[in-house]
Amino acid sequence: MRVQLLLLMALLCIPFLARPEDGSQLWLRFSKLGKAIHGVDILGIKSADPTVALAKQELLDYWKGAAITLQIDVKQKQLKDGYQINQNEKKIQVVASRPIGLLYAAYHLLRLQETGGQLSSSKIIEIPSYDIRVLNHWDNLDGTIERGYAGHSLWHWAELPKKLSPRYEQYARANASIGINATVLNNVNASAQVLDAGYLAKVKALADVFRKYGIKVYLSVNFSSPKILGGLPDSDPLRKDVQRWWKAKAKEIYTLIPDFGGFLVKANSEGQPGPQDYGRTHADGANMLADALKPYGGMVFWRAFVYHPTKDDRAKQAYQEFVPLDGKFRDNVIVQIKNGPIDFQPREPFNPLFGAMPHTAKMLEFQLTQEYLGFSNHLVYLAPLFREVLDSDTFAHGEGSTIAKMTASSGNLHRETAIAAVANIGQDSNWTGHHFAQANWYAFGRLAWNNTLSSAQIAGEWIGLTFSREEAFVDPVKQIMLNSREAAVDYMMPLGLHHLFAFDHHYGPEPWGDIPGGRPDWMPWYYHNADSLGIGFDRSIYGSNAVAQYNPPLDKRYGVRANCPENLLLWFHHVPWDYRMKSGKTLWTALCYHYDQGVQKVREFQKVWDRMEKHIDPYRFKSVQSKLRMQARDAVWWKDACLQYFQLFSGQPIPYELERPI
Ligand code: GCW
Repeated sequence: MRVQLLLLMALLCIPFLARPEDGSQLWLRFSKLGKAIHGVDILGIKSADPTVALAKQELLDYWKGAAITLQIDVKQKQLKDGYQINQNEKKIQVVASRPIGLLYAAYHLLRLQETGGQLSSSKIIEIPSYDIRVLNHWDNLDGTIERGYAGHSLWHWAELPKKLSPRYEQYARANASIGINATVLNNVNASAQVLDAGYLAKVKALADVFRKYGIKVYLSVNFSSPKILGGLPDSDPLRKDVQRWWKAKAKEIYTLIPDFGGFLVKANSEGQPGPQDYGRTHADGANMLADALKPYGGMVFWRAFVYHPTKDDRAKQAYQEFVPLDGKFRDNVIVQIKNGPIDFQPREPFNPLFGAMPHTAKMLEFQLTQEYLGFSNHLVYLAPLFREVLDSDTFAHGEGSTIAKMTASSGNLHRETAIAAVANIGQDSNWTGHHFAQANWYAFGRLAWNNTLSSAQIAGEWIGLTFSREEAFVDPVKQIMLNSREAAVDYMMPLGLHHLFAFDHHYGPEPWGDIPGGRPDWMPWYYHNADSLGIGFDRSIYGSNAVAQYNPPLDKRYGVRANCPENLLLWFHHVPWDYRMKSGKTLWTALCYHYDQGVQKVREFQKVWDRMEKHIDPYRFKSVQSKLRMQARDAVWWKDACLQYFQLFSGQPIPYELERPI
């Protein structure tokens, strides 16, 4: 009987023993020590500080190297959130100017340990490239996420503030481990409700969890809140009672959350309310909010993603609206600008606003959630896209005025600096839907911390931390990652094509899409302009002249067809089908080759991945394998749909050596 009971108990345990590797641990897979083999001393600070205590605990739990001293030196202000690590003989000394610097240093040491890196004998000094490194959640209060592909929102609004999901702390730890120090909890298409007392209590509960990880909470606000919540007749930013309402709201928020970060605002864009509803400007709106937050040190991130259905080119509109306001924003306002002038397309030129508005603080907005890159089904590693943008030269102050420099403090009026990305996180057990989408969250954090890191270095780190350090795994998988963004551009929208997406959901191709009476600037034809003569959007001086928004010499580089980089050719020009590309191929033939190449690259990724089976756990292996299968099918779908549709205009055959449409 006893034997049977034991057997039964063992059987019941099997599902737990065989618990699938679900990816929930992200890149934080440090192995716990049985017993501490080193010491962690704290000098000159109260170890009772929760952030310092956390830094110490992480090291005690996982650090296998020499003894460590943690020290705060408030005089070393220039370190900001950063740290200095000195190693002499058998001791490691970590110095930071703030407690959070010690926590970041602890993760630095653990990252080195886990990736097999060496602590060089010389000093390590790390100072973050941006002061505010922020995730933007597009999470709605009903639990859905706009453009979210990893399940519902992490925030269980209905349970808050009483019940705290353990994932809140895991989320904070993951962010802290890569230097992210700010989170905007809700969608930029904001519900006014988030500012009512009930929701603020919930926001406070989250802020209280995140605080010791150095993360400040921000909210997206609806510009009409004074009218919707406060019952005022309108929300005109120049009305005294409106200003008073926001001041009182700021006071209420800071009483609950003394380190509240500030507001993110989408105004007068895609139907959202804003100051223009009252004949006021973006600066009037932003400054009113900035004044309300100023006494508490709060910030306003005011988005420049604005466009209207006018006759003029959508790509020009943000610049047209914002440049006249240069120098008119308060010093706690940063204008938040999407990386490209249209909308997170697989490839866009950089947004010309980065090279303009010298008297205005500017920040980048990237998108981690893959709205235009195959959702959470496609493996697309985004660091190469981020690097391409950061390294783009705006020529604002002559050669070398890269976006990285223009958004860092030297190029940004020495004000507070920031960088944002739209999060790809949801309730999925692996957080991001696709195991490899975790790498995009990771890469954003690492680049926000150090905007000079290479895509390859970040990929190498992430693979080592997340999967395996075996070279036979790391090298080929890194190659997949590094080639994946260009593959997606090839099978979706090569040569500068953009917005060929199916209406509204943006997953598959619909270059033919047309809704009678619909907004022309939401129709793919508006962007590709295919006709019997050629294809592409003429933004040269003969067309919309969007090229004039770029500083010389870029205006001519982009504006003269022969000088234009081929990967942006159809963004800036309407090009004849028989135009000779640098390769000697005609435009039509080159287009066919790009689409085909995209498909072939994904097939290659599949083959490489199949060979990786022996290196990792079966669960993640199979999950990635089946997603790659989907991606390969989607790539063929994109190729066939786009080529067959454009062929109606080019009237030319698809070269015989390429794969035929199915
Ligand atoms: O890319 C578009 C998305 C919208 C989004 C908007 C924005 C939050 O399709 O869903 O709205 O951008 O950035 O405001």
